[in-house]
Amino acid sequence: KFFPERKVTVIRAPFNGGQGKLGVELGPERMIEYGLLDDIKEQGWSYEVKDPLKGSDWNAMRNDSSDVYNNCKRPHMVSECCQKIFETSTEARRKKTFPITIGGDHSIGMSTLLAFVNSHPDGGIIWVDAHTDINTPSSTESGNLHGCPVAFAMGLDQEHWPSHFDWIKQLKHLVKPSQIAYIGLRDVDKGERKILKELGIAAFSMHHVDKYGINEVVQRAMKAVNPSGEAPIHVSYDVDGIDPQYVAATGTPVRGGLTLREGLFIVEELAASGVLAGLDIVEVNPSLGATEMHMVDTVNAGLSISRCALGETIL
Ligand code: 4U7
Ligand code: MN
Ligand code: MN
Ligand code: MN
Repeated sequence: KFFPERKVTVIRAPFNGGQGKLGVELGPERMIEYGLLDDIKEQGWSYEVKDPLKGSDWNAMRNDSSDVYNNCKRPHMVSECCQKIFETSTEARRKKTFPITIGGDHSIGMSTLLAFVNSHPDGGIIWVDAHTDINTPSSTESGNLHGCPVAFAMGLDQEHWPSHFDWIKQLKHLVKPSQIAYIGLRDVDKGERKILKELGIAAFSMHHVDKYGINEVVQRAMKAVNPSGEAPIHVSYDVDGIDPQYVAATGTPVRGGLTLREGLFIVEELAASGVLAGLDIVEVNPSLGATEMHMVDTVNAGLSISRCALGETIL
């Protein structure tokens, strides 16, 4: 209902600086090669493709060994690339198109969330992931910033941020704890648990999915972030939320995840309720997985998420 003109902006985010493994930067081109754009067209949407990182020499940035801050890895690279994606995402919002941002690692979630709440200050966010990605620069043990985007989007622990992220402090709106709910959790760090508790963030783990079923969990998550039922909802979808038996080609797989159907149901239900207003598909790493089939399955799971978001799959 928010997109009567049925226009998508596909934002390519071939970014790998938020974590250690090469290959995740190939996610966008592989998803496009396997038909992401054709699918969009076939579902009756028009699209334009944006490439905010085009021309940046990520290899050089990645190999800049001076780009560290305490134990945070590559803050300069992450900040600079995320700011570019934020600007492109903001422009897509301004034009009232449906943004589909394809990663790339999940650091870029800070960009899409901040663009979303600065266009829709009362919007809701559903973060599908095995992880909560709410470590702060102080709490992160790995130093990988793809484990921190939610903390940046919320402005948590600002006093200890590397100065590269000052651009976030200038924004009018940051994500409020009441605006986000998680689905699919099963690998949450101690420091992250503390933050979730303190801020009272709605978090549905795999235990809750088992206990209540995926439909009930999705209804509760929607209710938590959008009590009126009227506000738009952005979904940031880390494919590792789905079980590695379906999605093996990803950097931090954790067993015991959502089935492929549960994973798709989340997006179908949001699309069907007419509130879905943006999507990130991240952490597809075509270089990982033990076999070619793992890669193909993972890329196809990403494409399915996109198709479900555009609302084709319910008869
Ligand atoms: B992803 C982790 F310690 N929490 O901070 C960390 F378990 O975008 C994992 O969800 C982060 O894939 C995973 O490094 C980031 C770890
Ligand atoms: Mn994850
Ligand atoms: Mn993630
Ligand atoms: Mn982990």
